[in-house]
Amino acid sequence: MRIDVVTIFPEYLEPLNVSLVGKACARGQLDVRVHDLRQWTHDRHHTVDDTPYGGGPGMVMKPEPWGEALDAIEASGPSEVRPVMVVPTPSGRPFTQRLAVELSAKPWLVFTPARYEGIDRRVIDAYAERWEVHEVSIGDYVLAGGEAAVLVITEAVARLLPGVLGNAESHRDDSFAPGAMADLLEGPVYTKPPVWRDRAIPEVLVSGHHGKIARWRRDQAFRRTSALRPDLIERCDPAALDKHDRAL
Ligand code: 6GU
Repeated sequence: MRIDVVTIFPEYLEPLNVSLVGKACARGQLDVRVHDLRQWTHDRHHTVDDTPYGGGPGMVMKPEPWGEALDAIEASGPSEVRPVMVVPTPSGRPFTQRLAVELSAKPWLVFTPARYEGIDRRVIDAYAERWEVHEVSIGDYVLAGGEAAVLVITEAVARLLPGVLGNAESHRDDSFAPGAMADLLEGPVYTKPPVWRDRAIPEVLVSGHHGKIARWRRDQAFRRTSALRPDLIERCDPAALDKHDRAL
């Protein structure tokens, strides 16, 4: 997968060179290119923003540098593949594991994180006529810019690419993953030593009884989800809950 990011703070994206995403790049599984939006300005001050039409607080990102940037990026790739544009914005649709899975199947993503009050609407409207465009929010709070959201979305997508996670089974029990624990949060995990500060691990985990262990994990996941995310249980398919869950 190729990922391009256009930003006025390229250094904000340096974490993409670290850890899972960094290793995927080093292995050639991911090709990440970060671009400074100001390279597509032509005035002495490299202006990227201006006052909003209609008045109001803050500044709006000018359309011309974005148009030049996106055209240049498109032209730098193979003509037979269109990028998918991902626009981080608090007014976007919620970013979910489902969208992460959908994006992980695309060959080419272009992120357009904005500062100030956002990008002139005409940019998104113009590219939506040529490319698939997703306006995405990472949660119900407001960040100063979209760069941190790019880090979040890229990490969620990159770990789904074939061969990026060491153990393919690591996806299976993820909170929010489809499958046996569908729609439930993951419960607690333990490792050695068996007693730490007078706290013993749950006995069942060393019982050697795999059926009981699975049952216990399922109960823990259900209890945790009921306590922290009752909305997940209310909106899940009743068939996804087993009869034991209802008894808890
Ligand atoms: Cl994607 N951008 C900004 N600026 N704030 C956010 C966000 C994105 N998602 C939640 N808050």
